[in-house]
Amino acid sequence: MCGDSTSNRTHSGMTLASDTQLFEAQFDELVADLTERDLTDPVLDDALSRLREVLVYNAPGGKRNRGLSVIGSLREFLPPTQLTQNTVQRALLVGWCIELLQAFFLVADDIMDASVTRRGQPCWYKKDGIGLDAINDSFLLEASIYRLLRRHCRDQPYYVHLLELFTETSFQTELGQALDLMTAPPGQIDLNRFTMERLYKAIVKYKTAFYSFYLPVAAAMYMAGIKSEEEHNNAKHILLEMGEFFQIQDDYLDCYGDPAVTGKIGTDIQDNKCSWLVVTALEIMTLEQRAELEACYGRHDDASVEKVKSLYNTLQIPKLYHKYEEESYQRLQKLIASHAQNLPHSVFFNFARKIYKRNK
Ligand code: GPP
Ligand code: MG
Ligand code: MG
Ligand code: MG
Repeated sequence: MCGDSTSNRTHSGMTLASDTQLFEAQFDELVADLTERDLTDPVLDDALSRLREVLVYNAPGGKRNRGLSVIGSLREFLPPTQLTQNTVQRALLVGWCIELLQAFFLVADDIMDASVTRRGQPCWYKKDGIGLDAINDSFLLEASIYRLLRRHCRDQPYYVHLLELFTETSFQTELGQALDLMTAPPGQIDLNRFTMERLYKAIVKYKTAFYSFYLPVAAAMYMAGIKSEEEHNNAKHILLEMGEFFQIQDDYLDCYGDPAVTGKIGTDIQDNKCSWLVVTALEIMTLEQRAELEACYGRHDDASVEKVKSLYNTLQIPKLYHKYEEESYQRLQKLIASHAQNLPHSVFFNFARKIYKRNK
């Protein structure tokens, strides 16, 4: 991820826009593509202005790590001479497609998790007059991905690879979301279900790691003409490990993050989620503490939620988390050394740098 936030100065003193600036600048273009230049039948005017509203509210405003890492990785895979302006623009566009996939997931996930805020504003379904119509809006966000890819990448040799990558990744994420939801039935607390190796790791690999980590780098690999299964498997091995840790951080921040920084208010305790915090707590708690947890996990009243949080504190979960973060980073460095092989290590380190020690 070379996408720094400042502009770059050339030897002659000219200022070049950074990838972040180019990425930002492309958004209005993409909205216009989808809502003005695509379908022009006047009977669709209202629907297309709804799409515009949905895009503007839900696509920007995130950390954009996923989107920016397509161009960031491509810059590591290709020599500068091969990075024509068109290639850069297409990589930014594919980056936006990943942000749209993320927006599609988040709009739907917030309904399923009964969340209240996202990126510092009300969740889309919480807005006046939106409600469950947000389900269709999430479909529109997803469909937008394929219209953009078709419009901008159809003639490229990697087009089919990208299509398969996006559909396969969506399926994996939806399977992960199914596991996440099925292990958290409202009102049915069964702590025996929550296991680290068998369940937790499967949930996070599928619901988060594929789309957040493998997808952007794999997209850049296909764009750079890297198609070999072996190289993709090597990259996947490293990136899924990073993705697992990323979701562990997300679980930690759900309880210990500052909503003013994360932009979202945690719901995992109330939602009976198989979170890293509860799974870790279960591994070390006494039978008495377990009975207490059983009585207050998955409940919506503030007193129960506070009791769970105070149990976590008694068990020193934050300390365990920070230890885990340190160990995870060490493991990742070894994995990069052993599995990156021909792939530039910087692709993985750039990503790792953005996520370790994050607070949002
Ligand atoms: C993160 O879970 C996973 C997703 C956002 C994928 C959702 C997938 C769908 C198919 C809808 P989370 O609920 O912990 O995320 P957050 O904390 O951001 O709500
Ligand atoms: Mg969720
Ligand atoms: Mg959620
Ligand atoms: Mg979460």
